[in-house]
Amino acid sequence: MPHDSTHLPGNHSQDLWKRALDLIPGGVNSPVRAFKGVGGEPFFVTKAKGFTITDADGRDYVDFVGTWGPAILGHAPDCVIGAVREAALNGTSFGIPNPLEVEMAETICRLVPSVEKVRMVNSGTEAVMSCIRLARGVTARDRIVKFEGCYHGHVDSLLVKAGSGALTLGQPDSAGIPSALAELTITVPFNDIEALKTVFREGGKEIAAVILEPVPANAGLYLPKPGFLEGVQALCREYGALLIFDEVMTGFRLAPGGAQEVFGIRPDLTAMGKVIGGGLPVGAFGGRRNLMDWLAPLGPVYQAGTLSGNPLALTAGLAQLREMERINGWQLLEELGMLFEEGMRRAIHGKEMTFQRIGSMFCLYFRQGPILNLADAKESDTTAFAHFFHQALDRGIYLAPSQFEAGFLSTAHSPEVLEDGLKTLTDILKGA
Ligand code: KE4
Repeated sequence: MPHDSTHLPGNHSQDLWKRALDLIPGGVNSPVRAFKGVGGEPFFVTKAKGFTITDADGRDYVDFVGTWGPAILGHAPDCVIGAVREAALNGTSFGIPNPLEVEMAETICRLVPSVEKVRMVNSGTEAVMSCIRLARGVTARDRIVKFEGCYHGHVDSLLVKAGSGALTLGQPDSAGIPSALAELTITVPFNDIEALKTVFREGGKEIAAVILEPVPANAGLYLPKPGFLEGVQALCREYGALLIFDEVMTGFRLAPGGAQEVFGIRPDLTAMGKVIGGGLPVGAFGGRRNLMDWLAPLGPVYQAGTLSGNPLALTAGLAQLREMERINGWQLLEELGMLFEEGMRRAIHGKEMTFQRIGSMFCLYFRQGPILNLADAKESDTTAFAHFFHQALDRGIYLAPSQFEAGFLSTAHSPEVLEDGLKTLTDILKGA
C-alpha cells in the first residue's frame, strides 16, 4: 500500500503553505504558482489523473492548466505511467548514450519540419539559452531581438520585458542581469513589423538572432497577424540574423510539428520542451545541420548537461508522442477547442471580454478585443480576472492563476467535461 501522508495533521494545504513559506522563497519553486496574480493562498496538489487534480485536503478540480503544457493527454496517462514504471527498473540515469536518445532524436526530426539535428536538455530555459549561445557563436554577433511580453524561461539575456511570472509580478526586467548584457537585447512590440524593420535598419548587421514565441502565450494568448511571421523571417534573411522559434509550449501541441507546421515557416533554430517530457524534466533544441554542428564536441559552442537525454524523461515523452499519433490527438484537441470556444463566446456575448484560442491553447481577457500584443493585454481588468479565477476555483475549476498566462485543454477533457465546465463558467460570468 503506497504511503499516503496527505491526510495526516499538518499536511493540509494551509499547514503545507506555512511550512513552505518558511523554507522556500515565496513558498514556491516557481513564481507563477504563488497566486500573486490572483490573490489568496495556493493549494497543494497530491495527485492528478486525466483532467482532474486533487489537493491535500482531498478536493478535486477540473484542471485547465495541465502543468503549463506537458499534460497534453491529461495527467498520468496509463501509457506514460506504465512505460516509466517499466523503464525505471532498468535505471534512472546513465550519463552514457542510451538508445532512447536516438529514438527521440529520430522522432523530433521526423515531426518538426525545420529540425535536422537536435540536442536534448532538461528544461525550456536551457533549450532557449542554448539557442541564444549557438546563434551568437555561429554569427559572431552579440545582439538579440525579442518581443515585449514574450517569455522564454529565465535566461539572463531574455528577462527583458518578459512575460509569464515576470509580467505577473510586475518585474518584466529582472534584477541581477548585468546592464552590459541587457543592453544587447532589443525589444519590439509583437505584430509590429515596422518597428522590427527600424531595428534592423539601424543595426541589423549586429543582430545574431530574433527569438519569438510564434504564438505568444505568456501574456495571455494572442496570434501573429497574417504575414507577420513571414516578415520577421524575411528581415532575418536580409540581414543574416537567425530566426529562433521558441516552441516550448506550442511545440508538438498545435500540430505534430508545432506552430511552424501550422504557419508554414521554417525557423533556423527551435527551442522545445514540455510535451516531449510527458511531465518529466526535459527540453530540446534543434535546427539545420550546418548550425547544430557548431556545438561541442564537433564545434566551438559549448553546451552540456548531466541529465540530458535522461532515459525516464525520454520514455515518458516518447510514450506521450506515440499515443498522440495513435489517436490523432491533434485532431481531437482541435474539435475540443472549437467546442470550448463556442461555449465561451456564448458566455461572454455582449460583455467587455475577449476569448482567444488556437488549438488547445486559450485565454479569456477581461477587456474588449482583439488582443494583438502586450500593450493590449495589459489593458485587461486583472481585478475582474482574479475574482473570476477564485469563483471558478471555489466551484472546482482550476484556471491559470494569472491573466498573463494561457489555458490548456488535453485529450482527457471529454465533451461532457467541457460542457459541465462551460455551464459553471457561464453561470459565474452571468454575474460579471
Ligand atoms: P521551463 O524552463 O520553465 O521548462 O521553460 C521556460 C519556457 C520557455 N519558453 C516558453 C514559451 C515558455 O512558456 C516557458 C515556460 N512556461 C511557463 C508558463 N508560462 C512555465 C511556468 C512556470 O514558470 O512555472
